[in-house]
Parts: sequence; structure tokens; C-alpha cells
Amino acid sequence: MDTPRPGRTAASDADFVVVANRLPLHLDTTDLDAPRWRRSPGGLVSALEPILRTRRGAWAGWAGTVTGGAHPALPDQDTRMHPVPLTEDEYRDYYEGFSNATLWPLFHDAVVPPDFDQSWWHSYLGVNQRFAQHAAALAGPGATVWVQDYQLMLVPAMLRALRPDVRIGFFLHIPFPPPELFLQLPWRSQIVDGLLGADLIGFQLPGGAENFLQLVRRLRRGEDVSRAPHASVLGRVLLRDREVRVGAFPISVDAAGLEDLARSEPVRERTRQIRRQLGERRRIMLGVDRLDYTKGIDQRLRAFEGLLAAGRATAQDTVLVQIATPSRERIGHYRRQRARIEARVGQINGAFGQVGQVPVHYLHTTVDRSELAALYGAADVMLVTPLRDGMNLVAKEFVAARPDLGGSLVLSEFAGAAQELTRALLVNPHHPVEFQDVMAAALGQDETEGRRRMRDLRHHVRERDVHHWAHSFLAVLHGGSGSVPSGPGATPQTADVA
Ligand code: GDG
Repeated sequence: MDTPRPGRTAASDADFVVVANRLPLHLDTTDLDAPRWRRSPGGLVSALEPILRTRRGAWAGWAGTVTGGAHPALPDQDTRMHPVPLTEDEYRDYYEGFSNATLWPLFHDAVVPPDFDQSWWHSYLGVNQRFAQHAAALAGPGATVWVQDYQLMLVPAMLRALRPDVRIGFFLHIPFPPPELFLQLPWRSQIVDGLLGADLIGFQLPGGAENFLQLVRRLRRGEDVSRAPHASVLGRVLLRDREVRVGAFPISVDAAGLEDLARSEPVRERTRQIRRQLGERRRIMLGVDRLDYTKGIDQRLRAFEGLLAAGRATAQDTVLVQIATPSRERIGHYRRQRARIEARVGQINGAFGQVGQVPVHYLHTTVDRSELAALYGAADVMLVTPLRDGMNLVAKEFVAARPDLGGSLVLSEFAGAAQELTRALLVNPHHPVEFQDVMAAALGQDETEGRRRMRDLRHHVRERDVHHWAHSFLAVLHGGSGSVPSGPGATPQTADVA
């Protein structure tokens, strides 16, 4: 008999619940009198949607507005979506503060100094508790709950306290830092205890999983931590009453979907148009990033400036298109980063451009998915050069969008993707001379060699797509070893994840 528990309602019948900071929907308030829900497509949602559909699924997350007022009803096809409200203060303290000015920089090598603030921590605690309550209310008896990312690291333990019957997975999308960095965090033990509420903790890379296991050994001496690598699982933490598995599950993209888009006639026509507009004979370099200090946009611009200054490229023969998507704009480090980048673009165009021909096209905007695919198709060189990145989906999207085998990928060693995409041209973005050399090598790459590399990269991305990622995580969460057959034909393993 199913006994009522705190936070549960009569409607709590979902078999599979995703808990993420954001819903894959947002409220479009362009018309303030008639706000409307719109879909925010992305890799995570395309991987999880089939599972949400075939099992009684639900997704709990913030809808992206702090209006506080009542939301309009969700469209019929989206009734599995459950908005978790945030107040204006929580947005500032939990989201901009603790999540993005404490955890984000700390977990990215402290590229900028993290701020530690007690009131942000309190807000993080309160919001995590609310997410745990929503998840507890949605989950049916014995359901599977998959918690996503650094904003919600306390949810696994909070949820377990409310609902010991559910199976809990946690996946971290950003890097997990070495213990000596993590230990700076004043609330380090609470975060580790929060994560250990899960049955399976997934990281992007084996290195992140190893960092976490080492940390647990240091912080919780009584516990038995064993390293027992088997497929995706790298180790286990034996708690008094249960076991937590720790593994690496590199995320990926909807490769088939992107390839279809890239092959569509409107996208191909737009690619040709972009090439004509930028100059048929010019080589096109492309960067696509959220405007974040971890993405290395500034270093990339400086390397390009170096090439121009040395005469290894000119505005007549080369152009760099940089899409910088607006992100976290109220946070000081982000505002300063934007100012630095825009000043650098002005400087480069001022020094090396001429009327009608500038070397850098900088767009501080979000473009739609088709435009993005067309840009990927137009690029001779894709520059993905973060200083630190959990994975980096842009690198994998570029590869998926090049069925013509054209274009070369310059990829930072410090992106998680570099561990898989070893046939890219790898670069240390901190090394200005090497950066310029690799850029020049990519611009001058022999076509046959480029096609060979692209074929290998594509083989990898198509085999290890986002469906493979979701199914291998869920297979381990349900007791498997994590070795799921890969490739487009191997998609839904619903028997495995049921
Ligand atoms: C975190 C981790 C990890 C960007 N501009 C536009 C646009 N995008 C899309 C890209 C890509 C996504 O945003 C960015 O993904 P990344 O992986 O590059 O970076 P983060 O946002 O930092 O993501 C990262 C990821 O989580 C997943 O686990 O890989 O390491 O930091 O999909 O295409 N999309 C459209 N217009 C744009 O202007 N349509």
C-alpha cells in the first residue's frame, strides 16, 4: 500500500522525473497581456523526450521568469512540464550568486575568483529543498528521478529523505575540480553529502569522477571508497546502508537531427548565401559560444590579431565570425568580459579592416538553429577554444553538421570534448604562439587530410550521440554496467531503463 508522504499529492504518478534548473520551455512575455509558453529545444530535451513519452514522465524546472504571478496553462503536449517558481531574490542569490558566482568559477579552475557568501548559500539551500519537494510530489512509487547539474547538488539527499523509495541519478554537466580547489568551498561537506544521496553520480569525464572519489576519501574517512573500473563506472562509495556508484558519461548531441538539418535545402542555400556575403574567396573562421569567461573568446581574438599583425592572414583573405550569445549579464565578471571582448573586436577591425571589409564579424545575439547549422556549414575553420569546459557541445554539433566532410575543427585541450575528438587540431589556448600556429595550420590544411580527419570525427559523434549518453546513464542507474551498444540503430533501450 502506498502511504502518503510529505510533499506527495494524488497526482504523483510519474515513473521518470527529470529535475533541472530550467524547464525546456520559457514564457514569452513579448505581449505582456498574453504571455505564451514556447519550447526551448536542446540536446537534453531531445534525448529525454522519447523517455518522457514512453514512460509516464515529468520534468520539474524553473520556467525562466520571476513574475511571481500565475503562469498561463501549459499547451496540451507539454503537460509533463512542472514549473518550479523562483522569487526575484532567489534568482539573484541562488542562481546568479551561489550557482554562477560561487560554484561556476570554482568548478572551472577558478579562472575568476569565486565569491563565498553566506546568504547566497542559504538561498541555495532553500531553492534545492523546493526542487526536492516538487520532485517528491511528482514521482510515483519506485520512480526514477534524474537530477541535473551544479545548481541542484543538494537535491539527491533532500529527495532521498522525503522519498526513500525512488531511484536517484545525478549528472554534472560542468567539470568537477581537483580536491584542493573544491576544498576552498566553505560548504564543501554539505555539497558532498547532498550528492551522495544519489544512487549514481555521473560526470562528463573519468577525471571528474576520480576527483570526486578522492574528495570523498578525504572528507569522509569512515567510508569505504573503492576504485572498481567497469565500463562507465569508475568507483563506488559504500555507505552504511547502501552503495553509491560513480562514473563518467560524456554527453553528446542529436547527431542525426543536426545532420538532417544541415542537409536540408533552406540551410544549404543559406550557407551559400553566407559565403557569398562574406566573400567567396575568403576563408571563414567561426566561433559560437555563450559569452562566458570560460570560453576563451578573448584569447581567440588575440591569437587572430597576432596572425593579422604577422601578415599570416589579412582581412582580404580571412574573416572571423564570432557569435557571442548573451549570458548572465548582471554578473560583474560577465559584464567586464563583454567589455573586454568588444574593445578587442573594435581594436582589431580598426587596425586591420578597410571600408567594406572587416576581419571580425561579432554578433552579440542568439541565432536560430537553422542559422547556426548554416554557419557551421559555411565555416572553413571552427574555433572551439575554452579555457575549461565540461564537454562543449558546439564542437560535436559542428562535426555532426558537416556531412560534406568539409571544414576543420580547432579544439582546446581543456574542453571535455578533446578526450574523444582526438582527430581535431588540439590547442592550448593559453599559449599565444601555439594558438597562432594551430590557427594557421587549420587555415592551410590540406583538403584530403581535412576530409580524413572529419570522417573519423563524424564516426565518433554519430556512434556516441546524446541518445547513447542518456541510455548508458539510465542503464547503469538501473543496475547495468554501462556498456550500451552505440550507434544510431541502438537508440531506445527502454527495457534497460524500465
Ligand atoms: C554546459 C557545460 C556542456 C549557443 N549559441 C547559440 C546556440 N548555442 C547552443 C549551442 C550548444 C549550446 O548552446 C552550448 O553548449 P556548450 O556545451 O557549448 O556550453 P554550456 O552552455 O556552457 O553548457 C558544457 C554542456 O553543459 C552540456 O552538458 O557541454 O561543458 O558548460 O548546443 O549550439 N544555439 C542557438 N543559437 C545560438 O545563438 N540556437
